[in-house]
Amino acid sequence: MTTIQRVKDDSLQQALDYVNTVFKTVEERNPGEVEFHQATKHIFTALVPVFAKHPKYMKNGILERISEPERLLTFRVPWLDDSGNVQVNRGFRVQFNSSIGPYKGGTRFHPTVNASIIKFLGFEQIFKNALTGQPIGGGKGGADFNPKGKSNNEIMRFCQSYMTELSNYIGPNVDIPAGDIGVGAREIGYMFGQYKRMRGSYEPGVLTGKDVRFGGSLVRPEATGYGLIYFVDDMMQDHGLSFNNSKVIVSGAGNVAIYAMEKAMELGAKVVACSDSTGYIHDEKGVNLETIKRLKLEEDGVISAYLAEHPHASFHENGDDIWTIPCDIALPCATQNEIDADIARVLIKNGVKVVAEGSNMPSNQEAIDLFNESHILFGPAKAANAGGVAVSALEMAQNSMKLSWSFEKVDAKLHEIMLNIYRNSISAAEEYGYPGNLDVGANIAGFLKVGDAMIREGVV
Ligand code: NDP
Ligand code: 2IT
Repeated sequence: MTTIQRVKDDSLQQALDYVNTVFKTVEERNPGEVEFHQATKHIFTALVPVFAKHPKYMKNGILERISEPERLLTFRVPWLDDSGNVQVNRGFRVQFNSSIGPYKGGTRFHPTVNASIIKFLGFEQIFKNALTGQPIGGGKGGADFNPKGKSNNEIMRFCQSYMTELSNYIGPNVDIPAGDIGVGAREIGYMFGQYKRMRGSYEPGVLTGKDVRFGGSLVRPEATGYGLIYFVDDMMQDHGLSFNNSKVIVSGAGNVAIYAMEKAMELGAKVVACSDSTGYIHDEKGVNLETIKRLKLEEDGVISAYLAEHPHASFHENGDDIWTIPCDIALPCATQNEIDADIARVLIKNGVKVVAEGSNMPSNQEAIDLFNESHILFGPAKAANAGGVAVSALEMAQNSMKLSWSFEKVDAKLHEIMLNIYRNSISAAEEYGYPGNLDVGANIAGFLKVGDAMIREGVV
């Protein structure tokens, strides 16, 4: 590989040994946390050329420190359901790294949430947030609460109980949660109301993704999906491709997926399939986004209900099979580990040109390796989906200035940030010997900013 030729063999060997030693400690210290191991191993591997070129990061123990959260909170979330029964869930907040700003990251409510999931998401968030160019550190939170089938009052009581405990540990200059799977503007509103009540002080900058009537930013709902499409569009333009007349598949039908579909369609793409946790719909005429929005954002429905209005479409229970439909552009936007090597091979065989990640860690290492070997344009999550947290940082800025920017202004800033992320990832990849590899480039560009800050701030 180019990198091996560029660095002296012994510096590369030293860097590899360092990474392997620290990764072994991560495994031993966090037993059974497979998602956290997967994320750390992936990022550590990308950083080997950095350590070979700059031994200062090894000397300062950056990897040992960056992979251990500054703080991990777990707490009881008791609440009463509509029948008056006591329910108990487990809440989490990982405050992973505050070297370039206060902890910042989303909140996930899903029954699968555990320490491993929260830590993998928080670890990724450190590098993603650095890539945005905004002054935000890395954090993540959530609970193993299942919002499905819960009444509005149950959701409100749960959010209030979650925030009653969390309010002790967050603040506009400390830690700023936002949404993620199962947490949107409604939940953020309930959490904000409870935080305000606990604190006795109006501090809109403590949460992002708020309703525009109490300090939310325009474009935040659309930001992750729109940002993903801006990123992919810039990447494709560099290679003489465009969304116009392309065939697109999007997994998921939540916040990220819906606004990714909207912007892709605006740019002339035909989206032929999308999914939820019950399966996927395939509509060769092009998915009707108004129906999906109504079903998933307003009615809390299942995606198969699409067929009632669009009987020519088909519904399939096995969500993984969505990737067997031939397409030009594949956008996983549901959850982690959606795409393994087998699925990657099918996508490649069917002629996919672009794969870009709206969800966090949807492709495993083998799948990413296959995309790179086959010269598929690959947009890694921490670069391609950074638009959401980037606009969250713009929301914080507006809150602290007590003003609101227009839709056009925030949208233009989002587009500029996505273009910068793309360019910085490309040039880091080039500089460290992996030309065109945005995955390696994004990890390196994000790391350098945080690693340098950590050295200057001393051993803390
Ligand atoms: P939502 O809850 O709005 O939507 C999630 C969608 O994915 C739903 O359609 C859901 O199906 C489906 N889904 C969730 N979990 C699973 C699963 N285990 N198996 C199959 N389908 C599943 O979440 P978001 O759109 O906000 O988040 C989607 C992804 O994007 C996550 O990985 C998140 O971390 C990431 N992300 C989110 C950002 C944001 O700003 N919201 C920013 C950056 C990344 P169903 O409707 O049936 O539950
Ligand atoms: O994964 C993510 O970047 C998010 N869920 C958004 C985080 C945020 O603070 O807006």
